[in-house]
Amino acid sequence: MSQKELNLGILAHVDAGKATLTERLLYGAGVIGEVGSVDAGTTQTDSMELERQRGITIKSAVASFALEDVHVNLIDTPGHPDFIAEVERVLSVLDGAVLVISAVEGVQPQTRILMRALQRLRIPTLMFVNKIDRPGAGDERVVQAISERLTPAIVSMGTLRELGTRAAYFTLSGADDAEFRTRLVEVLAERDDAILTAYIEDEAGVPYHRLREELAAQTKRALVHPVFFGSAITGAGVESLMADIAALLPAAEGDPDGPVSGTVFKIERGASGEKIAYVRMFSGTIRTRDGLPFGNAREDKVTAIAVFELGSAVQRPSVSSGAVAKLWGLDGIQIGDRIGETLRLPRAVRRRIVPMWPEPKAPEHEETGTKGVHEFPPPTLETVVVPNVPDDKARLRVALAQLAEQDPLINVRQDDSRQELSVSLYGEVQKEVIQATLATDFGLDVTFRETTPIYIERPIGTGEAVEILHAESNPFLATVGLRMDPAPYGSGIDFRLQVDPRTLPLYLYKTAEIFTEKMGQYVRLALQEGIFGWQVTDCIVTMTKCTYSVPDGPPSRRGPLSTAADFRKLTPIVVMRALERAGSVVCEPIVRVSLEIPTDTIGAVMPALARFGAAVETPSLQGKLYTIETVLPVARVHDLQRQLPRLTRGEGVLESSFEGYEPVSGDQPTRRRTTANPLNIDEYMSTSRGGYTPRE
Ligand SMILES: Nc1nc2c(ncn2[C@@H]2O[C@H](COP(=O)(O)OP(=O)(O)OP(=O)(O)O)[C@@H](O)[C@H]2O)c(=O)[nH]1
Ligand SMILES: [Mg+2]
Repeated sequence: MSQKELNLGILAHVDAGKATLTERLLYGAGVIGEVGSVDAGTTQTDSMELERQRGITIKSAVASFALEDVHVNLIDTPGHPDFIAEVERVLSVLDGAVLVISAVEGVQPQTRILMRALQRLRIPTLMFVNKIDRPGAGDERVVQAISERLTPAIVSMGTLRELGTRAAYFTLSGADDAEFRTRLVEVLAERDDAILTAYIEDEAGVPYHRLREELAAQTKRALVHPVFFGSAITGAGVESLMADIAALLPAAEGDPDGPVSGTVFKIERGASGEKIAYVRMFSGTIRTRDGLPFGNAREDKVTAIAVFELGSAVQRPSVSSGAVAKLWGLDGIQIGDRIGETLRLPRAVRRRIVPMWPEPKAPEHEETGTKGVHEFPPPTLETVVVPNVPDDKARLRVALAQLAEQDPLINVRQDDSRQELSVSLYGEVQKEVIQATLATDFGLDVTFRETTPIYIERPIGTGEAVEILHAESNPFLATVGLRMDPAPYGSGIDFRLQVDPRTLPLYLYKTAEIFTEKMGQYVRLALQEGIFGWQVTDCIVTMTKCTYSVPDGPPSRRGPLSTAADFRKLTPIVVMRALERAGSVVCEPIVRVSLEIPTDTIGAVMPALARFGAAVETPSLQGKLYTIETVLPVARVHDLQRQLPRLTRGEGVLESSFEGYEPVSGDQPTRRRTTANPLNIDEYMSTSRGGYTPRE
């Protein structure tokens, strides 16, 4: 029998109190003897030097404690939107979450974004309204905001006294609180007919234990979200929360004897530069010296294992299903990789048997793990990184590659002609963190050029192209015909096969399914840089023609046997021609901005917004503050951010969240390509990506 494990994420808008609450939970469970403070830089989970200096969380961190018979791995996450990718990576390994909301600030932009992701993934979530000790803390007001802006499926779990003072406290309601019982019935009956019927028959007739059971059942299915109140600073309400974490969230038991299956959600480097992978186990047991398959059929030997036991990680000879562990020795492993024995099986078999044991919650593409499937929008900014000492260029490349291992979304790009390195970014704070990390961990001084938006390209019409086997223009031994159609916003790239299955080179790809998967990959790779050099998206690419050549085939198909390289190298040429015919438009990232400004500064702020071309929704008045909402191109948000202190005496607060992409007005911005353009055949053929490989 394995122990019951609960992998619990703590999520919130920046500064809501996640790290402080984590301290409280560890203290309450007896793991630490003293509550650390974010402000003094003494918490368990904000352990990086930079986190302590800045008082914000940058990386997710694991700490564990025991609650009754449940072993909890608590994963503290960063709240700053620049580090949303850290949260993303954690989501797929959670059994449950606590969403922290500040009682003073209430529901904030990031709270909404996080709650939406938690709901999409059906992660059971409790809410903790923190900071009830602070003046200005609300109760009813916050509950109402949660119900209006996050979800109406909530139950307030108790009552508050002395709100807004150091003496504020929270008591859980129970069977004797008639009002609480009515609240429970109302919410639970919406999703349970038995309760509804019993309630209609006799209002007082539903026994309280039945309500508690149903509350647990619906919470575990992420249908209902209990709301707790408290203060991570004074400790108020934390005990109530802890009692119900064990009672209302689903701990996983898993099967330690089943086949090994897990997901990697974090990578870090140890003191001597060795790679450490954080894995959440869904099934089976890993022991040191086991050979472990991961990702796309690689395999390395596990040299050491550490599991989280009461606080930090301790070395152990093995780790079993349900737990989170640090693994050493897996040199080729990447974030998002699946690990497990099943990866050794043929793909067709794997497909059939994988659903038999608990799967990570995020939808997955077998080939790429959880990479490529994103809950949150991608970074919208990029910048060129220049070493201050020119000779450091090679070292910088190595350092950035290592940072990209821990955060693949920084997406290091190298422009071969100018020898420039650029990274993708969510924002200025992330940029500063990268700069500081390069300085302290790698001894590299760097300068960033101006941050610019990352545009995307969308096809605007339908375009078709074909290259026929043996045609003069076709340097490869294959026929590939492709049609490019626009698809709805946000739908990504969809690849479809519309050819007679008998024309497929199945001696190369085994099944039509594998062929489709591989062709889809070639197409996606080619579309990373479109006509204007930006990632192409929101399209359907359909394969309409396919032929290969065989030595004893009919004259039209006779020739050396086609290889996979023929299909791989020909596809980009056809895709790009189809795109060129479809036509594409460059779109820019648009951001929803929420401004909070003192009422008397509105006369300065509104004209400034007008200058940016921002359409402003009617400002709403809250006490002495105006809240203004508007949408702006991401490039403008920076300018606004810079002007805001001057316009508002330094009192204005700007918060932004990604809204979508819109076609740019005016000139189409172009990006220098990092690879040869297949539309320029000579150039393309001179590179290894397109170059003709002589066959024996
Ligand atoms: N008064 C009061 N202050 C709190 C409470 N909880 C946290 N704080 C303060 O709020 C600030 C942010 O707390 P953190 O615990 O770092 O918040 P966080 O959510 O981890 O922040 P990020 O990880 O950077 O998003 C710190 O100054 C804390 O001391 C609380 O219950 N009451
Ligand atoms: Mg934190």
